[in-house]
Amino acid sequence: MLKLYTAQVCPFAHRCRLALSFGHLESERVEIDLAEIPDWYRRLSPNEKVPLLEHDGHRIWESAIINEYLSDVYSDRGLLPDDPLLRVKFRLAVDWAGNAVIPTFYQVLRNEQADAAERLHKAIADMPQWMSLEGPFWLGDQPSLADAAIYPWFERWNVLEHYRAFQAEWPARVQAWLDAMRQHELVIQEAGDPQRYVKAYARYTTPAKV
Ligand SMILES: N[C@@H](CCC(=O)N[C@@H](CS)C(=O)NCC(=O)O)C(=O)O
Repeated sequence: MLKLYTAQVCPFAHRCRLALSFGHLESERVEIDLAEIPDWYRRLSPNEKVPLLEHDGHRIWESAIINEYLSDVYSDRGLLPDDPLLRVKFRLAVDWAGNAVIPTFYQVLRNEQADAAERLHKAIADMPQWMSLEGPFWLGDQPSLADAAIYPWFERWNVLEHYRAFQAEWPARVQAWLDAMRQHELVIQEAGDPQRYVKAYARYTTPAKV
C-alpha cells in the first residue's frame, strides 16, 4: 500500500501526486496542514517536510527521489520512457528547472533580487530547447515524470501574476505544453484551486529568513 503525506498547496508534493496519478497508482493521501505541522508528523518525516511516502514499511522522502522510486518499483507504468536518451533529457530538464526556474520563481515572489524577473523571462524563453520537439508533453505524446517534476510551479503561476504582476510570454512550444497539461484528465484530477494558492502563498512573499 502506498501512503503519501502531502499538502495541496505544496508544489513538491504535487510532483508526487502527479506521478501517482500518471502511473495509475492507488494511494492513501494524508493532508498535512503546513501552517501548523503536527508534532507526530515532525517525528515521522525525516526532513519535517511534505511530501513523504510510506510503502511496505519504508519511508521515502524528497519529491524527486520519491518519483524515481515509484518509477523503479512500478517500471511497467511508463512513468519514464525506456530510451536512455529520453531519460537523459528528463534528468537534464529537471536539473535545468531546479536551477533556472524553481529558485527564481521564489525570488520573484519575494521580490528579492533586482534581476530575478529578467532571469525568469529568460528561462521561459529558453524552455523549448529542454523539451521534446514533437510534444505536446515534455518528452513526447504521454505525460511522464518530467511533466510531474516541472508543471507544479506552472500551475501556481497565477501567484506571480497576483503578487508581482509578472506576465510571462510563453513560446509556442511552452503554450502547447501548458494547454496539453491543463486539459489532461489526470492533471485536472490533481489540480488545486488558484485562489487557494494566492492565499497560501502570502507567507512566501516576504524575503526568506536566514
Ligand atoms: N526538497 C524537498 C522540498 C519539500 C518542501 O520544501 N516542502 C515544504 C512545503 S512546499 C514543506 O514541507 N515545508 C515545511 C515547513 O513549511 O515547515 C522536496 O523536494 O521534497
